[in-house]
Amino acid sequence: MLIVHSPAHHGHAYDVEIQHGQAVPALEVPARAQAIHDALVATGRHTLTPPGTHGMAPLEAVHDAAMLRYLETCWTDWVASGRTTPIVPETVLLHTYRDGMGEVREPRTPAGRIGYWCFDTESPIVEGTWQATREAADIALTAASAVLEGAVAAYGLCRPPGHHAARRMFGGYCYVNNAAIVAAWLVGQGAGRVGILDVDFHHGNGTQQLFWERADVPYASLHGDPDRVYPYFSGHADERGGGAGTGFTLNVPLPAGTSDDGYLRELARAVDWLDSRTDDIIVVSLGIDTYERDQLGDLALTTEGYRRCGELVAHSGRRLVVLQEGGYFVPALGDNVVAWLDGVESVAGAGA
Ligand code: SP5
Ligand code: ZN
Repeated sequence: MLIVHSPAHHGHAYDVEIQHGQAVPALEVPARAQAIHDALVATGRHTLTPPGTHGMAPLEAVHDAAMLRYLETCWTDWVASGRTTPIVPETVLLHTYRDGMGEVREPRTPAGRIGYWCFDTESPIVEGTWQATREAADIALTAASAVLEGAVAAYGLCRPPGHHAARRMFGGYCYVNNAAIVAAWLVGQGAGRVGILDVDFHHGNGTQQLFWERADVPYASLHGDPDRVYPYFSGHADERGGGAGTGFTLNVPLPAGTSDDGYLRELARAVDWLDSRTDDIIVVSLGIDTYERDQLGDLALTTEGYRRCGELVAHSGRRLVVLQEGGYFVPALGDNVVAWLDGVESVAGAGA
């Protein structure tokens, strides 16, 4: 399979993230993508390629231009204001902050601006964040181009991940939404209705928001129940889209401990749902944080389970743009991604 990757993500690195108010060792680390890269190379069965450049237009099609400008310039501004540590919000803007007081303005000062755009304390920005973010989007778009041009499947080793980034808000280790950028771009290229299958452990709040009112990009997500886990505010089963997109969002919240058989049953249902609403291509937000040993997840998938998942998704007969999202237990990440893609190739053919 065609694997798109770039070393630019190594510049997006920091030591700690703030979880529940405590500084803990960073989980979204360069070693994640390195482990996946190394495992894919070790198979000797995949073709690795660097991303091409696609410019800013595909990003501007889904994100607020002011947020992209913020991401591009914030590090320089931060450093100019005398700070050198990773950018993490002190204050985060709540929807209730200006109740009855009119519109909120983006603050001018760097310490204020971050909390206007970023919704949590786990998504630090450092010097190399923007370059890595741009490159992750280009990775996703390059994988999508390959599929548009005829490949049955392609994999984008995106880091940072993307599915928590919304139109004008980011967080959850995500800065721009790689899967959403790709889906919107594919629609614009004439690919018809493009489905998004999100199997990261966490609900893809950003992706859901971006396509909430669109019937041409159906969104299906399996995830830990937001009544129990991050991102808490979205991903309930009764969220089904709005306006013209009513009925084109599917949320499948899962109980803690869900293992291979139970997960695959729900996955089959989600793939069928998506299949009947999609013309040709499905974009997969592939999170591996559903793994039994993952530190952030509480589901219990196994490496063999991932192979079966890849197989099941490929059985839809849809062409696949598979993009990396989460997955934090580094020792098994490589094997699990390899297994998922093996599952796809066992159905779609080794040339997929
Ligand atoms: C892309 C992606 O997977 N982003 C995930 C961001 C999740 N951040 C939530 C961290 C919450 C930590 N609390 C969990 C305690 C686990 N024992
Ligand atoms: Zn996740």
